[in-house]
Amino acid sequence: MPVTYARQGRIGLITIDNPPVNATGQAVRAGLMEAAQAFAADDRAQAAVIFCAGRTWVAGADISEFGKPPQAPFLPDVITAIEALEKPVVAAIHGTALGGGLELALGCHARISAPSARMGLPEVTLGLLPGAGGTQRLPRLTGLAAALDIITSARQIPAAQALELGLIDALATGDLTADAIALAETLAGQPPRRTGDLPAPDADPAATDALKATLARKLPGQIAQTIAVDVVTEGLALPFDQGMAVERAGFLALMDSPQRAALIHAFFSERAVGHLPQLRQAQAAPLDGVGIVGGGLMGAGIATACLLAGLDVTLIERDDAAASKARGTVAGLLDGAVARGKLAADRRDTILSGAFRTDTDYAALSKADLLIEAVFESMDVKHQVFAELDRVAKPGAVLATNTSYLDVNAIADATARPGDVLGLHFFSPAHVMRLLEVVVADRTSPRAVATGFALAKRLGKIAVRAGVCDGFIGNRILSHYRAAVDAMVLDGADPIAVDRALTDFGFAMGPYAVTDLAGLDIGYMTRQRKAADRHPRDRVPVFADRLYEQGHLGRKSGRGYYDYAAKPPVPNPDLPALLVAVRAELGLTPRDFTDAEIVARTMAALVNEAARVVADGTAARPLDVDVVMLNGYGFPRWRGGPMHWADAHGLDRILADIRHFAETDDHFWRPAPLLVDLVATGRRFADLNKEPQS
Ligand code: T1G
Repeated sequence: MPVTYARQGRIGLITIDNPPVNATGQAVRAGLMEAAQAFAADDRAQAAVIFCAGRTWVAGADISEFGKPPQAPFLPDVITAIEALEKPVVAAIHGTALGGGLELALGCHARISAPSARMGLPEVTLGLLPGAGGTQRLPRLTGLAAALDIITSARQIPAAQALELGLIDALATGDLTADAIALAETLAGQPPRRTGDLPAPDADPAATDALKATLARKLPGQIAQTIAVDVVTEGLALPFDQGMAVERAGFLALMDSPQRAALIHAFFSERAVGHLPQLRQAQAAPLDGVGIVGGGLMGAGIATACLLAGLDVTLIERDDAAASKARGTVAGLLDGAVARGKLAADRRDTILSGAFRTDTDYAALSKADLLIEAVFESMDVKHQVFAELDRVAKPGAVLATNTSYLDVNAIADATARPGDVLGLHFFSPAHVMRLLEVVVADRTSPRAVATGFALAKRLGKIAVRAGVCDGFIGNRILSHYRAAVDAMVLDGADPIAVDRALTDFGFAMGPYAVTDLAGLDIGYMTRQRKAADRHPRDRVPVFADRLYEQGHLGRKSGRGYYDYAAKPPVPNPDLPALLVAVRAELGLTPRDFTDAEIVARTMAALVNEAARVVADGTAARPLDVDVVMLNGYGFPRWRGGPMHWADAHGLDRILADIRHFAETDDHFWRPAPLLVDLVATGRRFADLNKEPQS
């Protein structure tokens, strides 16, 4: 029974117990209805408290029910029934009161919270809006501006701020249960204070229009946030019951939207990536101490990510000067975290004087549980480092390389403990980016893999298992669709127009703006590295080499595809002439590309290579590719990831595009066998998202 009713003296006790997060699935909703009726019928109960067992108050409606036929009783009706009771009901909040969970609390007549609790209405992150009274009750408690901020930002607010806003009535000073019952005692016998009966706050058309304009600018293409603003404001102008009807209509409309399906696919995929058979029995190594070799941009970023998560870090560099420089870099990154409100200033000082140590001797790493190499991308250098790590690391320590493309099997060969060796591919900036590719080599043990996933969880990152290949999952797919994009520029497309078409599609940044950010030297070096293996029919973006050779490295030199002397940056004025010259040199007659063709070619190349990445096992499932592209490559979250998008767009349409493009270049455009097979058998990538075999 996920909901029980009992009585203590004159106080009814309603307990929800539905692990793992007390989501309000159908059984909970039905149980709450029955418990409310039992409380109403219990003449000896003069007030009641709703508690949640386990680690948190209700964290929302049961997302796994979405998209399925709705089952009564519906949450808004359950909450309205509780609010309508003739005797007061207190919500005792702990953990994270989110979405329908917070809405349940708003329907109670008073709310008391553990000081550590956090609360919010994150529905817009799922392509929805609060659909159980939140749009109409929250503003009645906090005022319009605060309510709109909470609903459209989806952020979690701490209990103390909730108290200031009037969202809750009290903070527990001792035991939450006792304090909640004490609060109920003070309300017993009094008429309940119904949130829905409170006066609606005054409208503020100017502010709401300004908010909608900001949302449209900051979240292009996303619909839930602006619709939520309209539902709040239109509903509040009506009597409460009619306002609830406006909310219901808006909620149901969004429930049917492709964006809701995409965002919920993203939510569950980011949890499913950790559901791997090889992790089931594996026990991760402890993470008390982390050792890092190399204090450059990545090493310092990784150290900062670990320090912010409360881990002890020892970082070694080749000499004192480099070690001191690395310490300065980490201190600067911690200062940034303080400035962003992610770290208390006094914690920064404690970290730098205690948890973070630098050294120049490998022996300093002898006690570390996990050692992460972040040195120059050279196999010789990696071999030297791993031979040293093998010599000094304690038995059972896990040895990780941060390489972004080198063969982790070959790196493991430098040790006598290949089972402890894996890749941990962080994305720059390592203390900010959520994605971590856990690269599993042939001999990597399940324990080492579990340690990679445990580190990600501890750092607040999302780990995705990747097989060993050049570029693993993300960079391998990126290099393929970059080739398609570069080929369009060779054939006449304007790089700036390409960027615009792809940002209009929803990418956080266009590929050429990304190149300017990373540095044109990175791409140049990669092309040089791969030149020996280049196929005669591979098309080389000569214009990119030309820009680099002219000293244009992008942001770090002030000019690349864009000129950063201007604010905001403007297209590099020398680019058109450079492109004309390169195309003439190559004997190419330029043609125009529509935005639609730019998107079609980019996405066809991306999905085609992603199909190969899934087929050869580099990615365990299509959803793993979605999670990588959403969290490391700026793919629009409200499209669910490239594989979810491809299913919705139509795999047959993508295959037809590839076959059409192959008419002019059948070397680059070769349909992936998996894509051909799925189309032939009428299946989708989603059909492959069951539990992975490996
Ligand atoms: N429904 C179903 N399952 C859920 C769930 C939910 N709301 N929240 C979490 N889970 C599962 C999750 O899939 C995972 O399962 C396990 O619980 C632990 O989650 C009407 C319409 C609460 C902050 O958006 O933000 O209410 O992988 O790994 O890191 O207006 O879960 O173990 O099988 O994330 O400690 C609004 C979503 C819903 C909150 C805990 N609520 N959840 O984080 O654990 S819509 C949300 C979270 C709604 C109303 C609307 C987090 C968490 P498994 P976890 P965590």
